[in-house]
Amino acid sequence: MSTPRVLSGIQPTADSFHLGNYLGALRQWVALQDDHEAFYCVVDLHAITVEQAPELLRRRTKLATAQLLAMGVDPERSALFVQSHVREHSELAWILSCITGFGEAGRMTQFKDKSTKQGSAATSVGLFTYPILQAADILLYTPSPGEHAPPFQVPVGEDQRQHLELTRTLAQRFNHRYGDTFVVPEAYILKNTAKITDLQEPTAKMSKSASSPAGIVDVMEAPGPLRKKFMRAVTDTGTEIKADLEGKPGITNLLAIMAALDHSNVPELEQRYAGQGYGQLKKDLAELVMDTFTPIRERTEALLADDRQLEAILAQGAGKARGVAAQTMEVVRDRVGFLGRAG
Ligand code: AQP
Repeated sequence: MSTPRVLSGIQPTADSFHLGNYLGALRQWVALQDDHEAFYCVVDLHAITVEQAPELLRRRTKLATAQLLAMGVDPERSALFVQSHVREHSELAWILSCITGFGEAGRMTQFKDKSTKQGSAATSVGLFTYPILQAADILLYTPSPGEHAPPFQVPVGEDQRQHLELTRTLAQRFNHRYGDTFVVPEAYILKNTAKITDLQEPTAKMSKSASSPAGIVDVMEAPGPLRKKFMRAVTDTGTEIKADLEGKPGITNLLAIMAALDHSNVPELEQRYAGQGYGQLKKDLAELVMDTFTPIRERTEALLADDRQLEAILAQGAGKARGVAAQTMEVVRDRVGFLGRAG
């Protein structure tokens, strides 16, 4: 069996990734490079499903790339690229949209949440078909199907599980209708960090677009404000440091973050902090997050100073990705029945 493949993407929609992105997905991107053939993309086509100022989008696309490199994505081992640089993403998305039911797409909870928040006048058709483009992003990088096909994984947070299910359904439907074309991908979701929650609203997902600044911990955040956010994190009125999702969602979230960052586990932390107050846990956690993010922030700033290098890395990544995507599309076009182009 050949090397397993992995594919994932992230939107360049903010001036920084956040702790949820880092623990839910990006740390896994870095780890999986060791024993997977990896394709990682900055999904700018997804970003424009919500209005973006052009110059800001360009700047944030570079910033996203620099942060990924600073976290340890290695362009020599992984294809790191910008989604719009590989045109096949849009082409496959159209074909997959033609085998997706309208009602099926309408059941996506992320669309329902975002469109309710924005109102129907501000909601684009692109936001509705977002999960189909995501399916295309993934399936373009399918390994060759068949008995010896390697595993095909997608590291994401819990919020993406439903979209991944749709991708699996579309892969199976296409295979059934047109013949074996795609390996059906699997979600790679780490249970303990699948949903990092907002520091001010600890039952809600920490989110670029939904969290207030006080509830979101940015990778690019300066140490002072970062420390303050942890010290002001919402907890319950009790004193015991114990995980309890129902009764103590705030403390449970802080413990999950600490366990992930210091490679311990929650029972061990409960023991370590027995008899100590919430303040001590918050203080220690702020230090731990700063120790993790400060070098990433400094490396990001250094990488951003060299535009040419970033562009060269992205060109190399797009070249690698396009090689695989073009092959997949040749098969897909033929299976669907498009007439081949002469010459
Ligand atoms: N709070 C979270 N906990 C765990 N994982 C998370 N992810 C996002 N938030 C959390 C994972 O990060 C990856 C990249 O996300 P994205 O760029 O697609 O952004 P998103 O899911 O849209 O993240 P946000 O912050 O919630 O953005 P908005 O508000 O724009 O929707 C994904 O793998 C995601 O699961």
